[in-house]
Amino acid sequence: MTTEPGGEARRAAVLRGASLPLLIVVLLLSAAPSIAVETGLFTAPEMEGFVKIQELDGDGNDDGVKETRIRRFRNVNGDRMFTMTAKDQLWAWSVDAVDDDDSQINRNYVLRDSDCDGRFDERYRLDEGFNLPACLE
Ligand SMILES: [Ca+2]
Ligand SMILES: [Ca+2]
Ligand SMILES: [Ca+2]
Repeated sequence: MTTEPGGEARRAAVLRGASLPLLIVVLLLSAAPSIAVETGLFTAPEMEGFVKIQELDGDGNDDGVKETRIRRFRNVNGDRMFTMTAKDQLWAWSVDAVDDDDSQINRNYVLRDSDCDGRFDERYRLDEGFNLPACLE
């Protein structure tokens, strides 16, 4: 009997390789339009040098009620930030670096605390939609 050494591992690797495109297809089919969101733990941006330029109320869940206080900030370079707060809970924090095409996710993003535990667990590109978390409905 000639069992190829490592054959099992290679087969497993092939199977893993095959499952990735399938996963992508499943993800594409399951969400239309798909929302590109990274999950993890993200720290709030450094606010040094930013000053508040505007406060307004916004509708974070499209129900016609402006439950969210939006605070906009800017620094001398023109970089922008905003925070979103509802029921005294800061649930979104965004940074938008000036003079770029927003493709650099580390400089242009929205962080969201999806479960109201005080830690940002999602990061969106600036052109992605995001909503008031269910825990603040
Ligand atoms: Ca609302
Ligand atoms: Ca930008
Ligand atoms: Ca969280």
